[in-house]
Amino acid sequence: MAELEGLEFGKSDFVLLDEVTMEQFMDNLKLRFEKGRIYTFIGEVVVSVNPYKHLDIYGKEVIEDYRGRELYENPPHLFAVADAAYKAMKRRAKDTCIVISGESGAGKTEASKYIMQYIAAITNPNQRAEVESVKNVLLKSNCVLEAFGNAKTNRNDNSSRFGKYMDINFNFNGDPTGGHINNYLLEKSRVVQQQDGERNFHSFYQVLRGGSDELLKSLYLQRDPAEYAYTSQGASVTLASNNDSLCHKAVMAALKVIGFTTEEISSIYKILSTILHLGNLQFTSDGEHVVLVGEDTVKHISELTSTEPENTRKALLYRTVATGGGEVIEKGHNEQEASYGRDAFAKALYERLFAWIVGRINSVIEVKDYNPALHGKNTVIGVLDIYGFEIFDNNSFEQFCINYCNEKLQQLFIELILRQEQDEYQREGITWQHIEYFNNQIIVDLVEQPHKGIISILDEACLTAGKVTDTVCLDSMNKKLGQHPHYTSRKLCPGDKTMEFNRDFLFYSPGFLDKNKDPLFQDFKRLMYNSSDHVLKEMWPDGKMSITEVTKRPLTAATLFKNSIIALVDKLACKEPYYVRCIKPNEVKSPLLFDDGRCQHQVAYLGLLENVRVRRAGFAYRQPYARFLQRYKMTCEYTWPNHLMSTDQEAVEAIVNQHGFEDDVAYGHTKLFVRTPRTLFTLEQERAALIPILVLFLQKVWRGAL
Ligand code: AOV
Ligand code: MG
Repeated sequence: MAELEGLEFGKSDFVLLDEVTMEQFMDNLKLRFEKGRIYTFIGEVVVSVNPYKHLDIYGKEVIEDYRGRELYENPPHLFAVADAAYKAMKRRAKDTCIVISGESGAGKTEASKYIMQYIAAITNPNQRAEVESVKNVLLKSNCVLEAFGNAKTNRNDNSSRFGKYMDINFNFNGDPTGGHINNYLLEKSRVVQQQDGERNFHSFYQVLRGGSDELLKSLYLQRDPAEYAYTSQGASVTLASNNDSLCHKAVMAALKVIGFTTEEISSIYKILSTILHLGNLQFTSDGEHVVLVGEDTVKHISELTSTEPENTRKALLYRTVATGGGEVIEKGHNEQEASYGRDAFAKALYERLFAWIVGRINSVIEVKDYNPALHGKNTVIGVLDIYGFEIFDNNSFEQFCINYCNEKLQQLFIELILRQEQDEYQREGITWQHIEYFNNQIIVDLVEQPHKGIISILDEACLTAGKVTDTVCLDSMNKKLGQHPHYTSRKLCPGDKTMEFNRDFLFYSPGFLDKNKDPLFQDFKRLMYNSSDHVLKEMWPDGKMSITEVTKRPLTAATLFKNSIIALVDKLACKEPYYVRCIKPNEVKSPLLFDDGRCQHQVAYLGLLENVRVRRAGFAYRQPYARFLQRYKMTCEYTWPNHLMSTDQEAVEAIVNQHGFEDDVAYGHTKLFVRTPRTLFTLEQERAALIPILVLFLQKVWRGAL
């Protein structure tokens, strides 16, 4: 077992603070960060500070230290939480979930990977081939999803631009039998547009830099990302911390391990190449009509998408519309419409490719033929790694959605942490005192309330016939929500740098409405549906409809996102939750700098102090009687080496009474509840002092001296 930490590393659990003040909290967090102790508990919650350097704390021996142990037996670690979730799942047949939150760059994705590695390492001791294969696919899926769903932003070189929730299924032995990945709103606008200093999704740079000469030739691609409009807008094509070429090889290998066929892999790269070529397509006018510049590019696109060049050209230049009388006509685009259509097409191609990849992985890992009568209850551990709160110089629809989603998760955190406490006290027959906390439901309502909320107002503007501009929509929102305490309207002013995250919505910028409406001409859908590339065709089932059938307005992007997040929250709420709360120590990715202001800000909005208070207001610690006894029996003459009482509870009472802690504890049905951490601390100290004496004693016994 790993040694518990000494006091020089600060308090390993924030509930042990002498007083719950921001000052003490921050002092402890900083001290631990500076001493390389990046994890600290708040009860069962792990607070993690991104170390921005490699730490040797995730190896095999460390995994062994945590396997099957109780939380308080080891220093705080992600593995402790992973093990707690696993134990609850295995011993009590509970569905559990691990929710990882924190702002962009705080370390959520890294944490989720360590958690998955831990679960993979502690399961399947008998090395059964089918279980190993499931584990392999689960682990390899990370590599593929990161390549296609992550990108360099100004906050994080490897920022997740999609939300990911992965369920891992277990059989009654506690071995993984499969899983399912849900993905949430991929930031597809990045495909065609990147801010200064940012990149497109990694996948593009990886194929350009790492693809063989032969592959690139077959895709008509040049090696240099600067050649392509879609990969060079951020003027930052290279990543210091990442080797695109090596990653390409890893992704190829992962795709094969997962089970993608050669044909499928080929289609994936053809789609990536199509997107790059689309980005370089230009439109001009011959005075009368809009024409394409670069017929060769159109030919390449047709070949890569297995479509007729004439049809491709037409889809880029015209759209089919149904007139009021039911007549179908072709209407030529102007230059602006043509560029708009091209970009919308490129975004949709990538979004559908990503969704298809996720679906394909799911088809491999999905649990098949599971018979509960035969195999016992199928339990689940869910791992949530979603994009964190973010504010950029230019904030748009994506930041609105991402931050709304984080508010929803914060709301769930508040509810579950309190509910969990209450449930436990009730179960154990202990009286509980209510504690006040800030409930961010008011912010969630501001966004999602029917008829009154921001999303409703946006949708209304999108559905109104005629031209509702961003300005008109913002005006209407200001009128309706201007009095709301958490609503701050921003003028339509790109580059507004004054915004600090303070729980206020909304980040409104030009293009907001369009992103919500998210239109794509039916002509592109039909073109893709008629492709003779089966994989590509499969991604466009809605291309089957003719223009006269396409009458129903699809749901807007914000509403789709809202529905998916509500479904996610419902899914999480019915599981036993475990939390990892990540903090980003500074803005410059430095392992040495602890920026007090930035960190305090995060501690505040994550509600960590409230978390400590809630935890302490009731009982800071609780332990099953048997466990408590095992750990502290040496501190009491009536229980060492064994007790003669009729129950473990009575033996625990003997320990408590001998130390005079009667007023500080409550006896539940199965657990002892300890109100102040100091009690436990005293016991721990006494135990620590006794251990060397006991070791000496035992050594003598072994040597036969006694
Ligand atoms: P995020 O997932 O929270 O941001 P990441 O997990 O991608 O953040 O972490 C950002 C970077 O910090 C990583 O690429 C690592 O370089 C470093 N890092 C994080 N955790 C650790 C760790 N435990 N040990 C060493 N380095 C670490 V976002 O996806 O942007 O919200 O959308
Ligand atoms: Mg991430």
